[in-house]
Amino acid sequence: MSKNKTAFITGASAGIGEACARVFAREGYDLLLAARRIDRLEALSAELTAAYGIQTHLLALDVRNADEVFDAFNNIPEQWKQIDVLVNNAGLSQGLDPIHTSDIGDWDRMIDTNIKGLLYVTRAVAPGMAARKQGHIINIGSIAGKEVYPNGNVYCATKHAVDALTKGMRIDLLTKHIKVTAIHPGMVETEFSEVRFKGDRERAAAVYDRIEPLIAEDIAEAVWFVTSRPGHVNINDMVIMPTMQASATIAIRE
Ligand code: NDP
Ligand code: 8X3
Repeated sequence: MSKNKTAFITGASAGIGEACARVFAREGYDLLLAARRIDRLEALSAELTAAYGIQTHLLALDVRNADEVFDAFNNIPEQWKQIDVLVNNAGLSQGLDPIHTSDIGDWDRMIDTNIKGLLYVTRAVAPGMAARKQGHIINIGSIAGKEVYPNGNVYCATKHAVDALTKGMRIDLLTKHIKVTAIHPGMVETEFSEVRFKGDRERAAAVYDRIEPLIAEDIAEAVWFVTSRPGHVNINDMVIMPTMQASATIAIRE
């Protein structure tokens, strides 16, 4: 049953965002879900509204497009603008190449999605939270925002930016009683590597060969953990790794 609380999850059509939608639905949150692949959101919505009696509102949205983000958010019914939890999850990596041979289009897609997209969505949602002096923004960073690894260059830079922006948001929104958290996963088996390697499934599968990676649900449960702390508790930062991975570059495969 609905708790009359609303979570806005970007990138809910796959992976970690989809898993977050399932967990928040289980916990009785109404869901504002955004992604470019609206057909996937529709299927997820049908499943979750039937299973948990919650409501959903879907946004077919490319977070890279500022006009699209602000138009979509400004035009939703008023009740959907009262966001309790924003999960800034939409993101991607493109390519894994040295800085001197990388594709500039890949750089633009990562910077525009992981940094600018996160900023646009936050800029649309945060004023309502500030006016109500209530809300929680959870940014999905990465171990790539804590370390830099070979050929990770621009992806790592975008996730370092997410780390810095999380700290900045927390300071700026302090007087508005808005909690701000970053969750930084290591290796999670989702569509992430297939997107990074542009559909090369063999290369993507090799990333998870002979290692037990995290699954999207592991991160979604962590997102729920930070959300469900008492009002006076904010988890600033959480780094979550597979047991078989010690750092961005050190893992065991058996
Ligand atoms: P997936 O590829 O499985 O999912 C990515 C989601 O982001 C999709 O729902 C996709 O939706 C959405 N998305 C991508 N670009 C855009 C865009 N321009 N506009 C709107 N939505 C977009 O990957 P993950 O679930 O693994 O990734 C989620 C987040 O977790 C990302 O920020 C990623 O960097 C981060 N992360 C992932 C790790 C991993 O190992 N998997 C580890 C650490 C962090 P659609 O294509 O329908 O628009
Ligand atoms: C995804 C994790 O290590 O592939 O953010 O960059 S990593």
